Amino acid sequence: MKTDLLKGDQGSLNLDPEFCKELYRKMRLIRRFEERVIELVNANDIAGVTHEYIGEEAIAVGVCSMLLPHDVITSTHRGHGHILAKGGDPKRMMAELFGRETGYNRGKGGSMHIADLSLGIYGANGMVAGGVPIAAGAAWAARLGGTGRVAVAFFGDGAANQGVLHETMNLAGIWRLPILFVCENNQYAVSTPVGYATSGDSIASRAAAYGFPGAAVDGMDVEAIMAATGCALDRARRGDGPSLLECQAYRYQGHFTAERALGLKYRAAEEIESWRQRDPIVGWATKLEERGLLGTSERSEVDEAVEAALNEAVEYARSSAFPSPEEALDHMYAVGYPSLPARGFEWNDR
Ligand SMILES: Cc1ncc(C[n+]2csc(CCOP(=O)(O)OP(=O)(O)O)c2C)c(N)n1
Ligand SMILES: [Mg+2]
Repeated sequence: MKTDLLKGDQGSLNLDPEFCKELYRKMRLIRRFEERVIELVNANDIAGVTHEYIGEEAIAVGVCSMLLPHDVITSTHRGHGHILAKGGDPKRMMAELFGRETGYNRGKGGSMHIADLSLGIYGANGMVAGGVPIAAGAAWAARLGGTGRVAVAFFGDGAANQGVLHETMNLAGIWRLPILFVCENNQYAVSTPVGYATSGDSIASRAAAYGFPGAAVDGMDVEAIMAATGCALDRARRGDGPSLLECQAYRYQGHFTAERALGLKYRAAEEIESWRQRDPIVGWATKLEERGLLGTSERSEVDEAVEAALNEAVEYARSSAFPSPEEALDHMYAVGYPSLPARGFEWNDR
């Protein structure tokens, strides 16, 4: 299997100023959304903990910028970035984190269950690698229905060692599903370094075993991610089947919001600093300015608009009601789908 199949041509990316501005806005929105969430968790406005995506923004935005609105993604426990990148509403997300009835799950699901089927977001997922087979199901449905849709499964380096990922890659390979597996290798699964837990040369090289191309790409470089994603999506839409993209990146914060309080010491300060020097947003914004694609005053306008949108989201969440206790058990189970087909039941009856 040739490994350069996903290299892509960055020169052929459509980087017009409006498009670049929108991508910058999305990356900035994710960064600031997560920073606000940390403040709100620490202030006990948001109960529990969340897993922040700070440092990995280029992956969600780079991949989702190449998708069409009807394409599908599945996300992870670290899902806010994917959801915002695919067009999720920050107000409904924030309301969900606040546990309010205006949230995506009426305030009963929280960070790890946010979904918006109308936007092709088939859910964040609290189970490591849990979203991957769901994406394969969507890809299979797309293929059977001839819809031309493509599915993307985001997952982490820890998830790369889960059995279900390998079962799904095998099926996707034999059925030539229109799916892109995106591994967000942020170097750690909680506190376990990727090298300690992962056998073989690289995660990307595992694709070869399943008969489709895999490539590693700089996960701090949004344009490299877009170029590689473009190749993978072309393959999928042509009917050539799956691809695996390993995006090498870093999370700047702890595994979850409470980590700082636990005082875990599994990363050296120098390591964190060296990745901070390659900040995906700052680095790209500087490049855009040099190329005359996004000036400093325009950038400030975008930053201000992002702050205004987030203030609005927090205000919306705060002023929304909690779900009523009488409805605590509503919407917990799907209705109308018997757990086992009853005698004489026809699936067509639905
Ligand atoms: C099946 C399963 N096993 C264990 C966990 C506990 N857990 C939550 S996140 C996580 C680490 C995941 O690491 P990775 O896939 O690299 O994602 P990252 O947190 O780095 O984004 C673990 C072990 C879980 N949620 N689900
Ligand atoms: Mg990880």
